[in-house]
Amino acid sequence: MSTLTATHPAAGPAPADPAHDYLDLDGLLSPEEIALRARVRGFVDERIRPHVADWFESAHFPRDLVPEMGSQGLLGMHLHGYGCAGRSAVEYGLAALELEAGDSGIRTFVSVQGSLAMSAIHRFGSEEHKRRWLPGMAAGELIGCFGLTEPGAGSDPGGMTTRAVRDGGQWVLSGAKRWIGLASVADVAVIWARTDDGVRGFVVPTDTAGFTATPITAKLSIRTSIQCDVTLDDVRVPADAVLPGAAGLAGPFSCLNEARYGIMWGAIGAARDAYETALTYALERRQFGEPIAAFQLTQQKLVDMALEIQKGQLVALRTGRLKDAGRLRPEQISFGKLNNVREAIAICHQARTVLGGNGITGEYSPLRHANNLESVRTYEGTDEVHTLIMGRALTGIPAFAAAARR
Ligand code: TGC
Repeated sequence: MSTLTATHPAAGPAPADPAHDYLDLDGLLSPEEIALRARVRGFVDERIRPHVADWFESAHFPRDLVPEMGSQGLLGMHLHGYGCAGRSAVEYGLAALELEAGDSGIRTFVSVQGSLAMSAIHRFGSEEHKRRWLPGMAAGELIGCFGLTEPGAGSDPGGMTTRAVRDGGQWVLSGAKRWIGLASVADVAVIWARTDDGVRGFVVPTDTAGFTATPITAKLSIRTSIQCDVTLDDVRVPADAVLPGAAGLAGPFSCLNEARYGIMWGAIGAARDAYETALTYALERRQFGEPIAAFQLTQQKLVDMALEIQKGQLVALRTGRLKDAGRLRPEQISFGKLNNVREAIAICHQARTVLGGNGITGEYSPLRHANNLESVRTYEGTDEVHTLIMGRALTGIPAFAAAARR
């Protein structure tokens, strides 16, 4: 990193750490946590950062990275057994942060695979489901997806119309899912469907007749990952395809908790990368005979970004420690997801302004991150959903819909 000393006669001490650990938050981490973070940061620097602008431009999902992420222990890393790394919630969060400093689309892949598809099988599947799918998914040899959202049921999964009906020794699934990450490259799908006994989950190999996944194109966001429309046209699976441990919406919602938790960390990674890009640029870019970092308005922007990045990291770390202690409540996850994604978007937009016209090119990351984060703020519960989850926790009154208030 260039320093003010090199460019400005009134420069003070150079920043010691490019991540600007202003509050010495690393002092709250163990040596093992710091080592894991360094390893993931190195992987991102070497395997993602040099290519990510091109991947975003060409809407390319780097499929060949999947086994590498498996061998790094990043897939289902918070799960135990079945080839999974058995890492803590904080370690998983730190990895999500570093991955999303590369790109939200890459972190989205890790979330869909590990937090959603693998968590559903690990938590609710039969022993046979776990043995069949989890080792290959942890190794990155198999890809999973998670079919909850539908064209007509986004924030309200209770409105799902996909049905599963028993027909002798089989289940027959019919319906449509939308925004399903990775479905077109997945080997297995966890599909949530309405049955006579309420919502149940089904483990569906994607080569089953009647399963079709079509990527949604022309996205302006998370272009390094894949989201699909899925149609289920009388998809027949055996009776034991049902996840025995999940009954009702609490099943898929508990998987969403895992993904939402990772998002609160990941968003801070995108924000940190945008901030570092803006800081580096501000120290090098000269206007009116000065580096623009010498201007008070630029310093205000950088300070505002640093404040929110540090606060967001504290929120994520506190949430992670609660999770590792088994004391985390879903509404506390909403606090972090809502706050950290919202602030990360503001930081990335602010960072873009420091870059001037250059900031609208793919050469610099902030606008790519900001665009990506529009997806992140929307999936796994919109800002509005998480606001109302917190509102219910604060007041005791659900305000999700008029019907809920009656
Ligand atoms: P309600 O319908 O009353 O509750 C149903 C049951 O679920 C339980 N529950 C939870 N359990 C664990 N964790 C949570 N966070 C939970 N939230 C609810 C609840 O206790 C109840 O259990 P039981 O045993 O009594 O039946 O729902 P609610 O009123 O509690 O919640 C309403 C609301 C709006 C908060 C909820 O519907 C919600 O979270 N909506 C947002 C859904 C969402 O995030 N959708 C986007 C998913 S992203 C996606 O599908 C794409 S996959 C990602 C990809 O592939 O890229």
